[in-house]
Amino acid sequence: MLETSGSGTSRRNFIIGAAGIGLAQVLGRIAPAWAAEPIKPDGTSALMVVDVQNCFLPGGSLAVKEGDQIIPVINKIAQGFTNVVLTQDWHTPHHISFASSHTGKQPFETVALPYGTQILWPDHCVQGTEGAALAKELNIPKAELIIRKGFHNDVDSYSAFLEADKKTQTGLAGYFKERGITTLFVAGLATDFCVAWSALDARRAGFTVYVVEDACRGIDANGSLAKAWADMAAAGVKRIQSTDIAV
Ligand code: VGL
Ligand code: ZN
Repeated sequence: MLETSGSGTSRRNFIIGAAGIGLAQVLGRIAPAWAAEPIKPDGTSALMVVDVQNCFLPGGSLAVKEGDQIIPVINKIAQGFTNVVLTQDWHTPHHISFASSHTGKQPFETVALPYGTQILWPDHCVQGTEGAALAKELNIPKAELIIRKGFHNDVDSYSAFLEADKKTQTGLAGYFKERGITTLFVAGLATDFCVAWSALDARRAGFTVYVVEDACRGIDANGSLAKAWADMAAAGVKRIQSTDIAV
């Protein structure tokens, strides 16, 4: 009698357990979109909007294909954040990263510099010019900081944290840390240069990092876009879409 009762209980538990697994599998298979929790940024999170400047938009001197298409996406997700920081590529008129500063060199060729191989670019984002201005469609009045980079004539800086010499800090990691910000969401231009380098340095500085793929566009010079995503994945950067963020 006791034995029968015992096996009855086990049997019931087994049936309930099996039903639970079945439900989870069905949910996972037919409804992954609504089953996934949206990510809700809080006071310890910041959105970094990287280099959404006229030179990088269609018609600009270093235009990123479809670069303008990210602006409404960025304006929308910015509403879900209390902290937003913008970056601006901000070069001297004869910056070392410009092909025009090297006799006989063309844009997208490379040159060996003391800090390593530098890709040479068309002149872009010269301090104080219209090309260096933030896109006028960008509408984030609450942005609390604009950090400029690449203003040392002889050192480039794709990263918003660390210049290409890998020694000179911009101060941005300290800013976030002093403000108690531990999680960064990165959007902007270009995915494979300033976005990726900033995301990788943010990981090295100890931040949790999300890159919002549809809020970025890439240059993709010689496979640089696929390499950037592989490097970011290896560094633990999380790749998400704007719809994953609760607004
Ligand atoms: C960038 C190339 C040169 C960027 C800046 O914002 O990704 N790319 N300067
Ligand atoms: Zn630049």
